[in-house]
Amino acid sequence: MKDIGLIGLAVMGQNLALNIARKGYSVSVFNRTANTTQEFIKNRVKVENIEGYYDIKSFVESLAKPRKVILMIKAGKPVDDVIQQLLPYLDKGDLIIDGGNSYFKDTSRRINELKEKGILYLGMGVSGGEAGALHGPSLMPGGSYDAYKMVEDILLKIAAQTEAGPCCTYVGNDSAGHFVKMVHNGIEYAIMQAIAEVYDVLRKGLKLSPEEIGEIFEKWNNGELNSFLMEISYKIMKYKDKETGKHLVDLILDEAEQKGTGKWTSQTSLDLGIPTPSLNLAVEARTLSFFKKARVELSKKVTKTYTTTNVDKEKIIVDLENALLFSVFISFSQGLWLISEASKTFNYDIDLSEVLRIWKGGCIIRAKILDFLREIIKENTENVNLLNSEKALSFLMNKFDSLKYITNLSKEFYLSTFVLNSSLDYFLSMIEENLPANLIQAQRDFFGAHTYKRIDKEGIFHTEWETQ
Ligand code: NBP
Repeated sequence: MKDIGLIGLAVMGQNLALNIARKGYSVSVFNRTANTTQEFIKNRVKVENIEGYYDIKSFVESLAKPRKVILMIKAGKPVDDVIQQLLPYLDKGDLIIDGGNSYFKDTSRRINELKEKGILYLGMGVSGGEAGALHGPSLMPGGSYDAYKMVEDILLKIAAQTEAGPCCTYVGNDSAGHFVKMVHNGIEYAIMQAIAEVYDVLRKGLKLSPEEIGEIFEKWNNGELNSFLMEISYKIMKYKDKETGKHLVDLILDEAEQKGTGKWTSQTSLDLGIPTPSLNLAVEARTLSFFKKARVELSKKVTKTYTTTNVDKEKIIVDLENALLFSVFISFSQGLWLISEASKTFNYDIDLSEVLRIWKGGCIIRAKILDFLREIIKENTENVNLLNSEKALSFLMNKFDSLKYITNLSKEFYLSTFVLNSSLDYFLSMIEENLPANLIQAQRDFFGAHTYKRIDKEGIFHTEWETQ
């Protein structure tokens, strides 16, 4: 009898199965397309205790009771289909763990549907790509605590290990795990876009070569900006195409794809009424990038008059590093605020400090700055957007002039900086006592009698604006 079963042998499933087996557990695997299972067993399984199955019934029957089955398949309908295929063979008390990027509302529905049948269900965010899955991902399991306890020992062993412990914790009730993974991806979009904007200023503004930018990114990666995304970015900059000998990054089409988790984060932030402009604009920037033909045509119709002549490259590089740090902090600020609000709305009961801890290793947004963010949230657990802290404000204010300079400078170069701008504007709005929302309220009242409140007296007011 095997300890655990895994369905879905694409990149994530194969590597996760190997990771689990290498920690001493026996694993049964199944994939819809049988050939993939055969190839996996033949080519990748060596000494590991992994056995391939070619029908669901014998796959389920090979598992020790209570059975534990991890799904690593494409999110959406495939997950419902596979659950239906499993159900005839499962018993009460068995557990299904969805390790894919499922939409959190689907996970809530599945938890409830399966609860009625006595089947336990965990929605588990898995981050780290294929290397993470093999060597130690960041795991974000959510659902019933009893279900988590059934697999805790396995999850803690296969997760990335850091000095702060394994990158896995019980995230919270219901779909908490998939919610946190969704926002993780929203933050990931924002940081990737911010790095891309900084690269744009270096490449087109300062006219540096990818090699030179690689050197700068590598230096930054040795400092406060140390992170997985900075590390891969410097490696990308230095990578030369084998065929042409040119820097590969220069040859890649500038249309950024997306699978939906960033968009879901933004849609959810709008639904819950939490401002996440940097995360939202990272999605918009990817969407806009796809209009290549229109961009090419328009770029020929506009004359760009460059006014910046003598630039202090060294100063700009320092300012860019600060601007990026500011933006990374703000991206986390917005994401955490959204998680906190969801935790209240959906009764997830999420510990933000633990979320930051399990993002420290294995995952795509792992970064040195997470230690600083954890320090801030530990001082005051109510400070859910991290801004209400002397430390945070002095960190941001120290970088404020740099970001202000870079956002202005980028316009001199005719470069858009969606995430850098929005991080600055979010911060400016958050530290502003009086926003121009008074005019919005007056306009709403003018055309729609929507009423307004006053600052000088209590009550709800309406004005006949045209009568004066
Ligand atoms: P994919 O997301 O590309 O999914 C491919 C797998 O889903 C294959 O095993 C495929 O079986 C199976 N599948 C499909 Br498609 N439709 C199915 C159906 N109707 N019934 C049964 N199986 C079906 O694989 P992945 O990139 O390894 O990702 C797996 C999950 O992990 C996804 O939810 C993904 O979003 C998430 N994730 C991926 C990454 C990453 O870096 N790739 C990182 C973190 C999370 P087949 O072989 O028969 O087609």
